[in-house]
Amino acid sequence: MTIIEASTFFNGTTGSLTGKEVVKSARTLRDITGIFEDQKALEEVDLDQIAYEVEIHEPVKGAEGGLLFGTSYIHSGKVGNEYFMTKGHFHEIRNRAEYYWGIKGEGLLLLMDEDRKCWAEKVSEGSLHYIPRNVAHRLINTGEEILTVGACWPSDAGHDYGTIQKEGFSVRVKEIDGRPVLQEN
Ligand code: PAN
Ligand code: ZN
Repeated sequence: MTIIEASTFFNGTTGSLTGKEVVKSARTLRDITGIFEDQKALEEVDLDQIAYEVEIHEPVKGAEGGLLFGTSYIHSGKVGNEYFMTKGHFHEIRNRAEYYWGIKGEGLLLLMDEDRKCWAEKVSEGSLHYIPRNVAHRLINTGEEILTVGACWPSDAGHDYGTIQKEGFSVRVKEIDGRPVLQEN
């Protein structure tokens, strides 16, 4: 019998994942132009800047019964008065839940059920968020530093981006008088 060295590392302070089976990706504003309301404001920003990055520890692919573990880094910025945010999605297998937790920065987790009822939770260092089954989720950086958020979800959940692309969330988060405000979409 042998003792095996850990092959993947999670830095609890920065959220950083390194080592074996870690997959990194990034989305620029150009990749997500459709999610912003103010299309005119998009002409005034650098579309090649990164809106958010994701690191995922992916020991399994799509298999039922597995788990995935990730860190998302949403950059700080706005398009018009709408904050940088993730695309947002339902899980393809709708009944798959997920945990999020705040690591660094300030933001909101926007949630929407299948009746399009929306609510939002404040995300900050140490906050824990249970995303129930059948609930779409999007992270929004309302602060001035990078919003870093951990996540753990079933490996077979999948991402349904199409529904949000077509119908959006029923609520938008905008900065009004220097503060985040929820507005009906
Ligand atoms: C997260 C998200 C991540 C990026 O890992 O995938 O924050 O957001 P979008 O996938 O909406 O672009 C998660 O919820 N996984 O299920
Ligand atoms: Zn998810």
